Amino acid sequence: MHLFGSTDSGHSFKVKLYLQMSETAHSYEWVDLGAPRPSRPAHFQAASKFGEVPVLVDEGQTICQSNAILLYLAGKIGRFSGTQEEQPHVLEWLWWEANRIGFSVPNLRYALRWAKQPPDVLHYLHRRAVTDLDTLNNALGTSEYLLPSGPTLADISCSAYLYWLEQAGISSAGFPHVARWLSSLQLLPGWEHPDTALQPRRTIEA
Ligand SMILES: N[C@@H](CCC(=O)N[C@@H](CS)C(=O)NCC(=O)O)C(=O)O
Repeated sequence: MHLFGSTDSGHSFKVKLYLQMSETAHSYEWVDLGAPRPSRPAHFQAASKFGEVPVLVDEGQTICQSNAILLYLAGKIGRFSGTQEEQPHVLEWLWWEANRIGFSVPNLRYALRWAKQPPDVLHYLHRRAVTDLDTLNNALGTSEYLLPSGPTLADISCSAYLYWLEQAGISSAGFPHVARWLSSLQLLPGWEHPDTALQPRRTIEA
């Protein structure tokens, strides 16, 4: 398997983390997102239907969209899938992530660090992020992970950007169940902080 990803990309981190935590042999290729899209490597442009990272290449197939890649990997490798009964709820969290916490926190972080925005835009993103963190905090108040059986794709996906929460100007201390959950995930074998996991040349050999 070959993964295209980039530093500072929580979307890439989800996939990298799954591969590491499931001890799946893979190669990893860092893509410079600072380069304009037309000047990125031709083989990446050919593989990336939407022009974005992450992209997974496996057995001649290219798969885009981080949550779609996670579902593909779970189907193939069988780790972090949750139980049969939990499948609809794993999907609920993945769809919620794509629309809520995977939108609000990264966009707020991006606006604060790389693309200055007017105060009303920052206010909108901040309010959305806090609402989403409240949702997660409430869910995690009664369960160690998002699904009762243990860590699943839902946790990998929903937590991906939260290791950079301070960079979005929000302290996890205000969301104690989220903070506890992030710490628990960090203790799982294969977990690595995105700042190092996404650096170039982070391949796991077969
Ligand atoms: N919905 C996509 C989002 C992917 C995405 O936003 N990728 C960003 C990096 S985090 C990207 O490649 N941006 C570069 C660009 O748009 O040129 C997913 O889940 O994979």
